[in-house]
Amino acid sequence: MQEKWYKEGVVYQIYPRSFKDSNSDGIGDVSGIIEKIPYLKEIGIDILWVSPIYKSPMVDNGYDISDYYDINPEFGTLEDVKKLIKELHKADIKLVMDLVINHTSSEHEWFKRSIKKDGKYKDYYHWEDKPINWTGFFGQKAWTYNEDRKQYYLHLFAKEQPDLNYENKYVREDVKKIMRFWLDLGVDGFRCDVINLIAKNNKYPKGKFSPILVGKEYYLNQPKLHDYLKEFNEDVFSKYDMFTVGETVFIDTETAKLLTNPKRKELNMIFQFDHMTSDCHYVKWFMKKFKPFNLKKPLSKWQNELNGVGWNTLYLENHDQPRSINRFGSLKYWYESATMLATMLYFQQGTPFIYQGQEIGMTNASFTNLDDYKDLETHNIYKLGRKFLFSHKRMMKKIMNMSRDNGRTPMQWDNTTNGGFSEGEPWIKLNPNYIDINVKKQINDESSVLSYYKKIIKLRKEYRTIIYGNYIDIDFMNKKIYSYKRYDDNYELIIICNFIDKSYKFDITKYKEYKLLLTNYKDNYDGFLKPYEARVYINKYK
Ligand code: TEU
Ligand code: CA
Repeated sequence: MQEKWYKEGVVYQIYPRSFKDSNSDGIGDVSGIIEKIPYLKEIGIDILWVSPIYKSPMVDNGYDISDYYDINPEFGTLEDVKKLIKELHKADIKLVMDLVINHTSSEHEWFKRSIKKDGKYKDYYHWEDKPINWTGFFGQKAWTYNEDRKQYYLHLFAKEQPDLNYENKYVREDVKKIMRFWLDLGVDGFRCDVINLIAKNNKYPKGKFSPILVGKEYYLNQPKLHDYLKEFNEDVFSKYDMFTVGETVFIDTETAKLLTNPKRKELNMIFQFDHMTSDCHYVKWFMKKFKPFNLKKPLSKWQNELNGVGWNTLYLENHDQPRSINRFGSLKYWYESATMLATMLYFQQGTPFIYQGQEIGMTNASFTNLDDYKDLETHNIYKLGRKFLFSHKRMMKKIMNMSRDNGRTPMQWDNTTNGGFSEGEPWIKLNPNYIDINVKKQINDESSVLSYYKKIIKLRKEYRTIIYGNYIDIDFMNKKIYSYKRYDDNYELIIICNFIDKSYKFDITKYKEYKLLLTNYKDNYDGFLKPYEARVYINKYK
């Protein structure tokens, strides 16, 4: 297998409901994606990851799958997907599908048959006579009673998302069948949803007390996880030119090394979440003030730890996260902070992931009305908070900052009705700032966020040092500036990012022999870095 292409390529994530609606029903669809392939080509991406488009009752927007072999009608048909694969490949873009296999929808045939204890399906899920005290990711109890089977079943997410039982080898065989089906269709890889949850301690011991995720010691990163992944590799992955990126929640660098060390043949790369807690305690609903050092610390740690033994992904946004400018940058210095964050992130070692809209600097919609939020997690958390007597105002503040819907508003293509996303009524409101922030306005503007992203993508293709070079921090203890060096036998790159909204006295004369490769300001250095200024210097070794 070739490991070059997925290390050297840039990935773009599409949340299909909100990308482009081709038939005016207000919901983005596969034909909409096909329409926008020229745009993807224009920004220079190599790999496309599409969030789930399979048949689903849409309780969790497609992360609850009822048929893995078909497409949800609102997104199109299997024929449309075949066309998408063909058109993408023609444009030299690979396609990565979301593989949601920790759980199915409760509407999936397997679950229905499991309820009836029908043959081999009896133990496809986790069933117990008594409820266990575990809690899950949407602030919910993780075991729910089923009236028909008269037993409790496990669901680490919504009750409509029952967890599959991987100790059952028929489950694993069925999952491999799904993988082969999509790979045979021409798909180039999988983003494996919450993959480090698939193995459970099937004795279901009582979880120890914790404010969140009670029982996690029995469902996070269990030893059998590695066995299952090895089995998937041996039987499926190794037979195709494809790659896997695992979404791994609450994971440390040691486990990550086991998962991504190529010699062990488990996953090719993972998403870790340490840097996503730089503005919250453990989980996002316990917000705290953002401190740049709390972002730098984990990012630097992951760079240092995985170098040479594993492989990082580089991301600040996805469909589960609020927009990065709101979290780590500044609306006042919108352009500067958007481009600084991109510089900080995408000059690191790892495969870059760009989430739709990030490349034009989309920001949180922060709807003030609870009804404007569509995400079930948002509504769950609201109810939970109110139960614990938090005021409406306090809960709305959390939601306006942290709701996943902040990242799920429609893509802002232009300044016409509905931002060019749809001619019908969109399933979720747009961010009203589409008038100012949109693709059309930025695409031909050399000084736009979008053009800056394009420059970074181009530079990554030009200098292997950015992809494979070593990483070393410069003045690590500086709480305002994030600066680091990337180097190999050919080049040395210096990245300097000002994380504050003020000028900061900073000596760059030591780099006067170097070439300035990229900056988000005009180059008129006066002894200070400007607010959110980013600079990249390069030096060629003789
Ligand atoms: O997310 C996994 C996950 O842990 C999320 O619950 C995350 O912690 C949360 O969204 C933060 O608010 C994946 C998918 O990306 C997410 O969209 C799904 O809802 C979830 O799995 C269940 O499939
Ligand atoms: Ca549509």
